[in-house]
Amino acid sequence: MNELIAKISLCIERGKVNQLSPYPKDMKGQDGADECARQALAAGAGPEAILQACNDGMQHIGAKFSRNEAFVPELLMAAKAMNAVMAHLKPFFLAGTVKPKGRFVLGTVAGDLHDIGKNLVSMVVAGNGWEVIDLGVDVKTARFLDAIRTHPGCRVGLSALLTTTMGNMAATVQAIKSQFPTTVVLVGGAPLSREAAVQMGADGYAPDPQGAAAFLNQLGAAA
Ligand code: B1M
Repeated sequence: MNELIAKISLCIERGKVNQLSPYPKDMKGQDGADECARQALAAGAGPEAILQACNDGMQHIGAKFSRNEAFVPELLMAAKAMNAVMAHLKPFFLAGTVKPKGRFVLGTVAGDLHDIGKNLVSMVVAGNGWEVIDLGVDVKTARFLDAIRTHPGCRVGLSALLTTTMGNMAATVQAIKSQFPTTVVLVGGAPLSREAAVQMGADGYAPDPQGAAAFLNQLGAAA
């Protein structure tokens, strides 16, 4: 079991999506993230352990990228491998959904294309009984405002992974607060902190999907 978990982490780091994938060359013909995740679940591994292995793999490739030992194509392959695992984990995160507790409009802010963390938030929040309206990535402020108009009483979640897009996040929070002062806005993403969230005028900050779900659950649906 531990071997499978370690292999998942390696497949993410190396961008080995599945057995048929010819990339990377030195892993040609080997099982990839897809097969390893399926085998690990069949062997009784918990989805949390598999997710942790993915995050570890992402941390490794991210660190290599920081040291100029890996480049954008490698990050893309890592993301592709992680998405292959997420397809197996999705049912676990979505399990137990009953009548929606409320609506949660979610998106990665303008200029930012990172969606793996945002997708995890989406799954966990949906699994906690919320209807998630996922606007995707590179979401301009106007689209968030339109969604709030379309879904009165919704809660809003903004994700950012780049320090450079935190400014866009702040501008979106401010626009939401000036047009819809009672709309609750939650922010998250690797470069964020509670202090940054307070500074931009957000109502909450969550470091992870569980934190996002806990924040929403505590708040409950809008009256
Ligand atoms: Co990019 N990238 N990337 N990247 N990338 C980072 C973020 C970086 C830290 C890598 C590095 O330098 N070490 C760095 C940002 C530096 C900074 O600004 N501080 C970086 C950079 C620089 C870039 C580019 C600029 C590279 C370039 O082109 N030169 C470029 C920008 C493109 C753009 O967005 N405009 C870029 C591109 C990409 C890819 C497209 C190739 C790919 C993304 C693919 C995709 O998402 N579909 C990618 C990837 C994969 C990464 C790393 C390796 C992994 C990110 C990830 O998915 N992590 C990342 C390095 C790293 O994180 N170690 C890196 C796993 C994910 C589960 O975690 O997203 O943090 P995370 O989400 C967490 C929490 O943050 C939280 O919950 C999640 C689960 O715990 N969370 C929330 C997230 N949103 C939340 C919202 C909430 C609550 C919690 O409430 C609403």
